[in-house]
Amino acid sequence: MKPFLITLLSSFLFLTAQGKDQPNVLFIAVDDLRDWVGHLGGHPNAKTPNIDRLAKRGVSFAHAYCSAPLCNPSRISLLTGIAPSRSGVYGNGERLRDKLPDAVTLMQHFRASGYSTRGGGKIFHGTSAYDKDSWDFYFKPSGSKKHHTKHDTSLPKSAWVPWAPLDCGDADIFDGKVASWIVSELEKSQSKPFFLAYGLTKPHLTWEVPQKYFDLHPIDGIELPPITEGDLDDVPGFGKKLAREVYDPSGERNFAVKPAGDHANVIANRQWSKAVQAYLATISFADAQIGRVLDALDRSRHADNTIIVLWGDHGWHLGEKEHWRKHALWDVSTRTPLIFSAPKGIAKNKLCQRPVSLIDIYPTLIDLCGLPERKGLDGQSLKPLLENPKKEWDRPVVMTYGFNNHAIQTERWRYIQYHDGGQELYDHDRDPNEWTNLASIPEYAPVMAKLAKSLPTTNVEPVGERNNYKPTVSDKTSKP
Ligand SMILES: [Ca+2]
Repeated sequence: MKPFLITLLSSFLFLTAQGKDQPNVLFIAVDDLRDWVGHLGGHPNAKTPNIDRLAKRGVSFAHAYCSAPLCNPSRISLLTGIAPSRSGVYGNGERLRDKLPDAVTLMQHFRASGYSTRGGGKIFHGTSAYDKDSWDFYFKPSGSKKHHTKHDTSLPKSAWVPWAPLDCGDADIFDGKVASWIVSELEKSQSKPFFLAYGLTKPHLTWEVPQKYFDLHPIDGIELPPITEGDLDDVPGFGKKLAREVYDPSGERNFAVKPAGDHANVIANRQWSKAVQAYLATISFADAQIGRVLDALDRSRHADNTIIVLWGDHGWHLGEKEHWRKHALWDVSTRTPLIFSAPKGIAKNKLCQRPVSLIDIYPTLIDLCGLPERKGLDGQSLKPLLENPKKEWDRPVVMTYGFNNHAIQTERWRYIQYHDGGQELYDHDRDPNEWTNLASIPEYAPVMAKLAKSLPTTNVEPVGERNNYKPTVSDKTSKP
């Protein structure tokens, strides 16, 4: 296209956007944040005053689920609107433009509609971060990422303990530096409507944040997550594998942690309470940085014309189902906070109980901002639920982990089907902790058959032999 045509086109798009007085978007991604957030009630010791005040300004979803319980596939599906089973992006090893060269990302669509798109921190995962088609500008903080930690030196070298207080201030850490840049962006006047993305890298491991956040959560008062003895006994073999290994479907870093997994390691080293404390502390640190950004928006000229969306990319186990980390298809691995606030047009201070997917964020934002619709998105706009959080919403949520392993969530049921035919069924009305797998009980066969109708009909083959499932943990001693 000739330069003057490009100028003409961008002027037209600019005027279109300005003419409609389109709202700005503040897009906040929080890495590895589960429901341990004050207003969601996921943990009694959680302290997140800033995420909670954001929830009061809009609608928070109590049952929002990722499309995949791992950074890269969760984020690529959210940001392209294409589910993992259609893109073939299953693990952390696949790159956005290798797999989806022609995908129009959420940011690209905003850009093409007259917005400036600027971001910093972790929005995409890894090498996909600086996708040039998505961003007008992407901020990279400078300075060392290394800080002085106060690790417990009495533990053996084999202990897995990536958590300790730090001897530094908030502004010395990556997320604090990016928050400062976001604040400076919000203080500017803008000639175009903006899409401004703040991607926090916490509470992802390592759980190393300043001492004051550990002091907020004294070790003596820490409550451990609910568990039940022998929880994995009724889980099929592939589910046990997910509980005991760090399994990445792209083969990026698959390894057996220990024959019995992370959980046995944490227990053997008496680290459970300390880990829970450190995750809570790291969440409080992330919350404080979000507070800085919200304060800056409220002080700014953009306060009355900015939509805010905050999302975590998936959940995180801290011992439930004898499992740690994400990498599994259970509720704790897949459920994450999702909050929308807007100056007008959506409900305030409401907790929506309908199950929704992070893949719905793309069509919701283009709906809220009045942008042109896009065909081929796997999600659906949540605007009707943002207007009326109690509206009927009979849309099962699909989650995928690796090739042809899926979970289906409705208001009552969670159904899991692995690639080898292994199945799990949990009744969330009676068993929110997913302790009793009902899949082998004949009376539930019709329930499972109905849920199975929502399984994806397309399962794009993963590329390369390394994606194949190779068992490395013996299940010989386990029941089926
Ligand atoms: Ca993550």
